[in-house]
Amino acid sequence: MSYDLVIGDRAYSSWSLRGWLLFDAFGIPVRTHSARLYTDELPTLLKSYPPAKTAPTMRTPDGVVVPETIAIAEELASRHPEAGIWPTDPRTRAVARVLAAEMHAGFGALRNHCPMNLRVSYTDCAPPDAVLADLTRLELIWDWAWEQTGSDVWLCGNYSAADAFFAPVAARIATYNLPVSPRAMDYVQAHLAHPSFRRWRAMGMVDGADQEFYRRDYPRRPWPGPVPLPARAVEGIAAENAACPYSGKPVTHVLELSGRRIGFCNAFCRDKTVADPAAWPAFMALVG
Ligand SMILES: N[C@@H](CCC(=O)N[C@@H](CS)C(=O)NCC(=O)O)C(=O)O
Repeated sequence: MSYDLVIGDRAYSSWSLRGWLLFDAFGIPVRTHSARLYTDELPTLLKSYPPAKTAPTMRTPDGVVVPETIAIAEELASRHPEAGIWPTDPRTRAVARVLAAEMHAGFGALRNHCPMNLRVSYTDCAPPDAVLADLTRLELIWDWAWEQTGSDVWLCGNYSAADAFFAPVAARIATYNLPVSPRAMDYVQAHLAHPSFRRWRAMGMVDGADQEFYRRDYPRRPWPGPVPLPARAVEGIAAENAACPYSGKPVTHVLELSGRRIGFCNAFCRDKTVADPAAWPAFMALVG
């Protein structure tokens, strides 16, 4: 028995990103079940997870349904104390809990004006005063955390649940080119370069069509995170490997990177690798 996690579209569902990071960034295995937002897929899937009504929803191996992200963090931290979801030092842990709780409850203007969209980046989004006030509050509580905990990059020592809660905020700052201090921008860049965040975004680039609800007509710029290696999907099944680096199953879909053809056992695993090859350790081990 393992954990199950219901998620929405990876490109757009900020709470799903938080929930999934609480597994992937802390080395806890999970089986994901994804449903498209703004369709009846999510309510239909959630009928098997009463009383949940939103993504992410976790089901524990012993069958408890946990639908609120803050509760997922607490429950995983209790069940996996070795994973480091919260800092071990009591003072640092208190700061981490304050930050995650404020994120869970607040920042409505930022969330409404700048919905998470990992597929694009804009030069400007004309942020209204309420969004600028949310950014000021963010900088204040991030600075407070760094000052209280003496941390360098992450808010409370090593990457913790507090950082997982702010990953979608970092993504919004990147997508909408929101004005923040140099220190806050370093923190944003650390998120964009985090291996789990990169994997989630790579999957988000390829799982499903663009959602019209998130479309904005602002001028665009390149994504400000790490630039992916230049891979592309190619036709045929000829590849230097016979078995998929992720599943070990026979190759059915192939990409090309630096003149080398590497195969996978399905289109999604090939395409998520094309989106950001360096995010996938098993692939990188294969190409050396
Ligand atoms: N308070 C919830 C918020 C979850 C949430 O609003 N999820 C959105 C996706 S990002 C959702 O499921 N929306 C579908 C709906 O509300 O019907 C949590 O912490 O998990």
